[in-house]
Amino acid sequence: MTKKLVHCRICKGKRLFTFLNLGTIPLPNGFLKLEDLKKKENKYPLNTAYCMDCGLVQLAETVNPEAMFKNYVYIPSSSKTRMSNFADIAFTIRNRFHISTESLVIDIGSNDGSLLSYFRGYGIKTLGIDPATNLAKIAQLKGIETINDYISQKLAKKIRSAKGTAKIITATNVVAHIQDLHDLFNSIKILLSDNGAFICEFPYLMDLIEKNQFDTIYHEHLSYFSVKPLLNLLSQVNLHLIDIERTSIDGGSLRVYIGKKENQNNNTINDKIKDMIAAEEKFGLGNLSVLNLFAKRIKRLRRELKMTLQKLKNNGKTIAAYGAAAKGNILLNYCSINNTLIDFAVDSTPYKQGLYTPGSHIRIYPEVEISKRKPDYILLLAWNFAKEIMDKEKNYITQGGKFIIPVPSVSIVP
Ligand code: JHZ
Repeated sequence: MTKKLVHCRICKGKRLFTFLNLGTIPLPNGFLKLEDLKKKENKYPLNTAYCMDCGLVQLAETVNPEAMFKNYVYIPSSSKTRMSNFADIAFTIRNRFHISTESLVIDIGSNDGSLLSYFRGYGIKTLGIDPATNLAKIAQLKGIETINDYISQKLAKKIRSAKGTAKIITATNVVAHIQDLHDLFNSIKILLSDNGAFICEFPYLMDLIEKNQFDTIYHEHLSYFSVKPLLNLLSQVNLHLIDIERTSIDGGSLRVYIGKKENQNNNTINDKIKDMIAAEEKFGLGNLSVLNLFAKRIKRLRRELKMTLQKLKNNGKTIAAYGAAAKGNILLNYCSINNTLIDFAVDSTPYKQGLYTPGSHIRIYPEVEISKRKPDYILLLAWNFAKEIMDKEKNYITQGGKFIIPVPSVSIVP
């Protein structure tokens, strides 16, 4: 069920250098029911490669998307921080691009319609596209029209003839999930109006490497973008960068504004791009030794985390995990941390509660289990929401509870 990468997803170059192997791991959102625990779990390789021609960091294997996205348990509304990021995206776009109620906004990978609901709040026409049948249904129930499918040029043509072009297309944490990037951007070209904008957001490779966010690397994320390869891709499909921003969501992301026409504000954006590329070069993103050092740091982090937890457990401490995040499942499996070290996990997502984490088989409860069982320590798997979660668990902290934060390096707070 995996396909080996033969050429780069952007430039088709064949000089791919594998610098990180996280092992063979179950799918990060492959949560299990009690009756599944006895069954053999499917595991898939997680090798990360660097394209020596264009610089795109990408997964060296592709899992069939049907296995990952047809039934999806992750929903954005499980986090206030993510929802306020969505509110910010909708607000910014509405003001910047002067969206009228007659404009159409399309969200690719629209999940349960969370982002589109903010546009709907402004009275703007919306359309979602998402391959997850369970989530498309939820969005429909909320009144957000949603096509239950993958984006493709064929679908784009169908939508365009039924509804016309879109003034705005959004895709948050979606571009990295798509195997055929050229097909995605060609679909955008079909759907986008001439003066429209495609706005996408995804984790930024520089943050990932700098802050040791290795657990963001998982089967769903096929590409790890930096500015240079992204520009290469856009020039191949004849689309233009309108603007690009670094945002703090998910430990550091890029928010990219793309259009059909050359930017009128050319000098400012050109300077911004030049500065960002210079910063990437200074950091050494195109440097194999920087990538090899990252891989070394990750191995060290794995040893440290496992040792820290083992020591606590040997001293009779109880340890819970907070946030059954996809990335958390990568961290647990890569570090060989399972239900012998972690007593239980909590997560605010109703669809995950009552299930078990893939590979590590830790039972997931609603968050209130923390105040019921008062574990001595909590391993913070959703480290990207540290502030939100620690604010929520103030009482736990005042009563002496401690959080173990795994990245950028293992730390115990307070
Ligand atoms: P979170 C998902 O990754 C999947 P994950 C996907 N591939 C992607 O790219 C990113 O999202 C964006 C829970 N939680 O958002 C909710 C609490 O329990 O970091 C989530 O299950 N209490 C599309 O899964 C998890 O933590 C809380 O207070 O790595 C966080 O998952 C908060 C704030 C979260 O994404």
